[in-house]
Amino acid sequence: MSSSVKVVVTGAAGQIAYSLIPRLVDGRTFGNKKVDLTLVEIPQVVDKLKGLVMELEDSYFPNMGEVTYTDNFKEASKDGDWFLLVGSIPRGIVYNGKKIEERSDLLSINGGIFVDQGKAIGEHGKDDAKILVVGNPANTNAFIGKNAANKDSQLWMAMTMLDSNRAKSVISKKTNTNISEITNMIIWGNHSPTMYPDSENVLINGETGSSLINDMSWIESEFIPSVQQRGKAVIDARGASSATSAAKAAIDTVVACENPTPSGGCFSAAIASDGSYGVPEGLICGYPLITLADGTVEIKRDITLSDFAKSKFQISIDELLEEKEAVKHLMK
Ligand code: NAX
Repeated sequence: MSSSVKVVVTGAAGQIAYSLIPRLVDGRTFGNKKVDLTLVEIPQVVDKLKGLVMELEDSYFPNMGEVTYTDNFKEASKDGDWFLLVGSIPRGIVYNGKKIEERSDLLSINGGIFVDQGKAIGEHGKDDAKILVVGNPANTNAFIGKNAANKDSQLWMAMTMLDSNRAKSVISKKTNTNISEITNMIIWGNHSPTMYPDSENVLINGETGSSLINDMSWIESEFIPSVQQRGKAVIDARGASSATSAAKAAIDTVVACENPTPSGGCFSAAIASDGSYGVPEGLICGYPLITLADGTVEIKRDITLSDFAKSKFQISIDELLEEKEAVKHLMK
């Protein structure tokens, strides 16, 4: 085995984590590396992780290294290479006697969690740690975490890969093309119903969506809303939010960061803006990304946005600015 990687997963007793964790040690996500896992939960739930660890042991994963579980995030974060921050308080539950329904309440409660986790990652995680926030509101949680970590050598991301995969599926059906031929599906902006899935720059068998899909009415009234609302549609159909597809998307993001992006390609995740595409600096915004040969992840900067795309993207940027305002009390 060539080397090892330490992966810390929060929300480890939740439904996404149940699909996600086995895939981290199955020998595909991190190739030949030994994978040490640290699973984190809140104190009320942490003991359940004993059962998950038993199942992992019973699964015979040759690449699995040491597996531990804890409710102490600070300890867990020591020397972490990857942090998959899945844990968060969902909308609809009663928290401190109040039913959490407003996005602003959700922002505030989860924001508080991400201050502590960010600080611990900045102090105890590896200098080149990569952090993928899945727990919602993912972009703003990552914004808060990155600010608290205060270490620019670490890469903070929020997950938009699930939105990208959903959009690929819709384009594949529309164009009657195998899903494997749909690439460069960019999600611009926030992981929320304001996101802008880019049907113009997506590649279908190497040709751009703008050259192959000449159906503006379908793009506006079907494609964009169906991707934006897909999470809700899954909840309505299944009675629970997306789990296996979310886990697959987290794995896809890790794999995309661990391997150089093929020439001309890109993948979707939200990272801190450096001002690219006119986004205010620092916002954690959905972008097209590339991984370089040395493992650096950066924004792909040569995408052309039409006026239509820019107007849709701006709606999501405005929402990110509003969320930033709502959590400003959590910033240093
Ligand atoms: P679950 O409610 O099944 O699991 C969440 C787990 O997180 C619970 O076991 C809870 O005890 C734990 N948790 C809460 N606070 C924690 C903390 N401070 N430290 C460690 N663990 C903590 O939710 P699940 O379906 O797994 O979804 C998890 C999160 O993913 C939710 O916020 C959800 O909204 C978000 N999603 C994000 C997606 C994305 O594309 N970015 C898509 C799927 C999903 O909706």
